[in-house]
Amino acid sequence: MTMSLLVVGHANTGKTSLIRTLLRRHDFGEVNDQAGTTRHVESVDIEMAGQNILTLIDTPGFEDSIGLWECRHQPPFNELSGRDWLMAFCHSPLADNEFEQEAKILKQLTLTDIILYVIDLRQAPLGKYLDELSLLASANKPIIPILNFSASPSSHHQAWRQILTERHLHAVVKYDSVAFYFEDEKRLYQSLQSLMPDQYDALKALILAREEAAQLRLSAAISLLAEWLTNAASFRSLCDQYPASNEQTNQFEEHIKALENQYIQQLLKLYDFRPDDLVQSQFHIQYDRWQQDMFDKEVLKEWGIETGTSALTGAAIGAGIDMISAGLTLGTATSVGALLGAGWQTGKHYKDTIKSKLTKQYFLCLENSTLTLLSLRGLDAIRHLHQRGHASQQPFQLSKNHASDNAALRKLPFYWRQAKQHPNWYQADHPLKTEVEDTLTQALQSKLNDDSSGLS
Ligand SMILES: Nc1nc2c(ncn2[C@@H]2O[C@H](COP(=O)(O)OP(=O)(O)OP(=O)(O)O)[C@@H](O)[C@H]2O)c(=O)[nH]1
Ligand SMILES: [Mg+2]
Repeated sequence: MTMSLLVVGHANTGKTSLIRTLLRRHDFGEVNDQAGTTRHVESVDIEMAGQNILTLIDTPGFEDSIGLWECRHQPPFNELSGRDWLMAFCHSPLADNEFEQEAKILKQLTLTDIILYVIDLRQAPLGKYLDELSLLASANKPIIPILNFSASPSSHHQAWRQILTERHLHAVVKYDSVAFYFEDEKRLYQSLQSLMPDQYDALKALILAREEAAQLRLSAAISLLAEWLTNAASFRSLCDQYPASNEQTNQFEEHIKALENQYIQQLLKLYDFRPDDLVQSQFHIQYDRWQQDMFDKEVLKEWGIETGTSALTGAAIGAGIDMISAGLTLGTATSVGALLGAGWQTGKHYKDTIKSKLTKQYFLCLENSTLTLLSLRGLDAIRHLHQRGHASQQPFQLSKNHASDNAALRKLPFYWRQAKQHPNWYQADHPLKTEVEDTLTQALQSKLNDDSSGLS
């Protein structure tokens, strides 16, 4: 058995938006800032494991509730009570003419289990809204008021609470279809559980499934961020002078921006939003001249050298390379590897270092502060999408500037240094890269947790 929820309210209070957010879908119905957008009743199911749990019914908004309330108190309706009035009115000519929109709502009342009355908290509890509540009460069905727009600055929260309490409507749910908090939605499901105890388990399973899905999406999002940042840090672009020419730096920047955009699009897909819901603002990319750090612990390890003796052996490798530069023409990676007693693969890996020494070519790479800025932009995007309701109409623009300094951020250059030493990680699978990505994922996760806003 399923539960049907009739979503009603004054025009433009966010009824269709509420359904979109509950569905996690941006393509249900039409959402618009003008009253009278929804003109017909439309229903949609929330399913879990192929089973229908809830049916949500969208309706047009009340437009003339004051007129309808007056009509209700005039003959022939004034003698009728509750459901009799509803039946008589819905079969009268008024239902096809001046109160056509209202009749579409009232005709659904007898067919539904629970009424969700959507309130725009930016509006004071005026008489027309109270008339709507009285008209709806005729059906003798449970009503849950939804205090929508709860994140908006001008809110009549207290006034509404008082009015609703006076009408014995205590199970009120606060919501915002744009700035979405799962805890609010959970309270709605809990109210439904108390009104329909036979649906308790199905709703409990739905709450759990939603919580799990949110956690999985968040973890997947942070992994995507760690992957894009590792790719960005390991990306190098060849240039023949330093500082690089405008053309070469432009190409480099365009490439980094395209990579960031790729990440944003993956994220939007993961959260099921539209491609233009998140906008990539312009920002300043600082680049650096890539230089092989021969004394880096990880680099030395790859040459088969353990760190105890690092300074001396590192110097020996440096001297080896200088010797090759002086004594040979362009040495192959194989001979370099052989000369230093390392494997061919390792030699091949460092051939760029040797080659750039011999040919006076340079590599551009991203500067550490830019990589950290990209991390903050990436986290911003996740934080926003995690709490973006599927009814949001405004695109979100990634911020250009971030003044943030905390322990989690200070750890990041450690990852940049490792990735920069490995151009072969760029958009490729590599066991060491996976290791770095995993620990970077943890650092990003702890940065997200450190931020006071938190995610729910
Ligand atoms: N900030 C904010 N905006 C919201 C919220 N709910 C809806 N909106 C916006 O309000 C406008 C109206 O939303 P709709 O969902 O079309 O409202 P409706 O009640 O279905 O409107 P009708 O079908 O015309 O009766 C849209 O621009 C939504 O983006 C909310 O909780 N917060
Ligand atoms: Mg609508």
